[in-house]
Amino acid sequence: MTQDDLKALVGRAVLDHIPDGAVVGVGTGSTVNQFIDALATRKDRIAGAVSSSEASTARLRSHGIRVLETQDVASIPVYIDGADEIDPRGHMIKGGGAALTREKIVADLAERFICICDESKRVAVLGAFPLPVEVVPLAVPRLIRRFAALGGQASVRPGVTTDNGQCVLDVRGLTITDPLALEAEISLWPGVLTVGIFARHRASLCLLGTPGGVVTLD
Ligand code: ABF
Repeated sequence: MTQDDLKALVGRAVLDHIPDGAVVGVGTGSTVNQFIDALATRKDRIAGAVSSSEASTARLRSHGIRVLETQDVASIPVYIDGADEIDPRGHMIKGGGAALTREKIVADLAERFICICDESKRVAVLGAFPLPVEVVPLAVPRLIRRFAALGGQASVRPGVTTDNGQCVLDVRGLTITDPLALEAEISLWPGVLTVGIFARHRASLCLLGTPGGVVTLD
């Protein structure tokens, strides 16, 4: 099975975890795109979606799925999203798709976060994937120095402006043994809008696509 086959597998499998009549939180990325396409086959069984990016909004609307404004929704039962890495406790690195801020905002509305990904995303310790951080451009030089003090090599992702008009740093060389503590520390640095560590908003359930089928990690 190709990686896309594995993404489609989990994109379909997660439908079974969506309550009838729910407003569904929808993430961003190619795995989520597979989920959106699968969700379209059951759009009459949901009340609508809250989206984490312009890209996901466009795809949802192309299927005729109602997209609600995030600010109009008090809470949602479930948020479905991919990840760049996920560790055994459901802590994730996210933001490879540059949508990390709205992903975290929508995840914060949800009672449950279900991560869908192919097996390549599963790691013992986070950090091999460069950590995305959405930042205000004028803070970049200072933040690069701060990451260097942690042993990280930060660089601005070329040609990317986020849906929020900011830029993204990708930080290589970090070994994130305490995701909760590092997320809390970096989130306090002036100029940081969102760090792509999802530890406070970790996944309560992960559907992992493998050649042998879907493995459920909770
Ligand atoms: C999104 O899913 C991002 O946070 C993350 O980078 C991406 C993974 O993308 P893909 O499913 O295409 O591998 O939520």
